[in-house]
Amino acid sequence: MLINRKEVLGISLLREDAHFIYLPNFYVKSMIRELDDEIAWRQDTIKIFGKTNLLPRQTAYYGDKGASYVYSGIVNDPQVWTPTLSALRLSLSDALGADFNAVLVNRYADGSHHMGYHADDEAELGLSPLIASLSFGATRRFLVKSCDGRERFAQDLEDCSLLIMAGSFQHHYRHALAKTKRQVDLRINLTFRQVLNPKVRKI
Ligand SMILES: O=C(O)CCC(=O)C(=O)O
Ligand SMILES: [Mn+2]
Repeated sequence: MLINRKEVLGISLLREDAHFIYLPNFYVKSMIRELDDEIAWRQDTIKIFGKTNLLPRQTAYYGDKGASYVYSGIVNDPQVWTPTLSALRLSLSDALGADFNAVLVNRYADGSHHMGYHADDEAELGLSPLIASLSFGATRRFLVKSCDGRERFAQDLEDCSLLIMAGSFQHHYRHALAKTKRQVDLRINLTFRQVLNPKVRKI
């Protein structure tokens, strides 16, 4: 649909079977307005050392029925795909030849909103998850460090870009979305995932 197939640049492969591939200008048109209007945002709280804090960003989780996903103790039961999310999923599956049954969406309103170091290594995603991370809006800095502490690098994620993390990347590296003191506009990031063994969770 909106994919710019000519612009396949900036491919980087890390260690054997740990893939980090950055594709700028992957989409021809920013979908930030449509996404911001359609998505039902929420701001979760997390408990750190007994203290309850607001998560420093807003989130939402959409997916097929039963594709529930738990991270940082937060249970994400999927909402029904919106028209824009469905269209993005379809075009990504078509371009990458892979299926995605869920998407975690993050909304960074300003430079104070961020995400700490983590790996997307939850059991529900299987051993070698393919994560397709689409960014719309302000450019923000994505930080990567290897678990053994030997490698560190950063990649600016621009409007309309796609970042693919695949193979053993989540085993060897952790990633974060840095805070910034610069004045930055809204950014929306979508990480498309394939949740294995979808189950309807009993409440
Ligand atoms: O906003 C980003 O680019 C990072 C998102 C991310 O790492 C996640 O949703 O797990
Ligand atoms: Mn992540």
